[in-house]
Amino acid sequence: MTLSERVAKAVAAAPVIDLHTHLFAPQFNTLNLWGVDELLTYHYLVAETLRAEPKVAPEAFYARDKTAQADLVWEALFVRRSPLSEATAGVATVLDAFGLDPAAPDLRDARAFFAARKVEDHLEDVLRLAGVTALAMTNDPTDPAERAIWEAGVAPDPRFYAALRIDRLVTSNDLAAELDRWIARMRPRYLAISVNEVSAPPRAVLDACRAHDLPFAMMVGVRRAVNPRLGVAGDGMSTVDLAPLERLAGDNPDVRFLVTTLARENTHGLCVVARKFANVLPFGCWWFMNNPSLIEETTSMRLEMLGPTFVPQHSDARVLDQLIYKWRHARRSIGNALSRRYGAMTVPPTDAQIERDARALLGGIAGEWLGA
Ligand code: FIX
Ligand code: ZN
Repeated sequence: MTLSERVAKAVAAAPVIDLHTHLFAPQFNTLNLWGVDELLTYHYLVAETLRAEPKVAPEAFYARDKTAQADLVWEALFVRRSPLSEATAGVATVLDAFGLDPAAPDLRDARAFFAARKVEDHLEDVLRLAGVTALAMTNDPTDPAERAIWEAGVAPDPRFYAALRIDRLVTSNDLAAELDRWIARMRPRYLAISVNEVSAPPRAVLDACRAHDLPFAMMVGVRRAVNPRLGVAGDGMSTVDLAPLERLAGDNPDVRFLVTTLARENTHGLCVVARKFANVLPFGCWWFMNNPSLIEETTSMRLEMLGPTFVPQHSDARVLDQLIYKWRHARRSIGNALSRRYGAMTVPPTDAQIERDARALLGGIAGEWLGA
């Protein structure tokens, strides 16, 4: 076997712990999204459809029901054009994994396939096909539907870790009490926020992380609603100043920070911060960075600057089936970056070393930080 084949094999076999998704365990009922209509109405694809078909007004798109939206996306991005973008290629990978035709003229067969699936069987198949052993949800107690499920005493499938999302909770008048209450109820593996600029969170957040030994995840560089007409598909990004992150990490050496940035331009800066502060863990190629070329470039840079001490990718999946493509595609890019680095080593790596590194990068380090 060539070096790149040995690496691809080890990366394919390494179990993934997915550090950030928007998935819900089946116990959350209708919040658990899966199937072809959900796949096609993913907001990445909505943005691409409205770009490809500028005569369709966003308001008219959203006024359709989900099935009609999915039909329109299929027609615009798969029938009238080739699925070349990463988000469309992902749908093709998922359909193919289930033996469905990504070049079908309509969605009839795909809909029939998913309609015949049982939710429990489907979950097992997706996790197996994606090679994912555990994943973090995004749990927002200010969302009324989600909150009601927690308050009813849900016990999620143990492979679905809770992650307490505080974007909205953070404005609460009694934040410390709210955090304690939700940490007790959800037993989250970390607290998380997504923000435009890095700034120190309220003291109650850092106190809660210390008291419960939980990392604080910051997803940095999103600019919400740059085009509000696109709804959830309308967010943009900006580069940010990382000096406040250095201060935060330096002032709080006993708090662990999981950090991802949305701008390619911040990727290098984040590696430098992580070299200075061991309590900062760069993770993932988030959203607009989740493209094969950028994952390969970013993983190469992180390997060169940090060695195998970071988490190369998280899926950000919103629809269960997306785990299949997000991880199949990411494994390819991570494998390419890894074999290039091994190829540059003076002494070639053994199979055992390759396997150890692949396991650390795909799931081991995430598992350590999440107490898995
Ligand atoms: O803030 C986040 O967690 C983002 O990942 C989402 O808000 C975003 O809409 C998304 O799905 C990106 O992949
Ligand atoms: Zn997300």
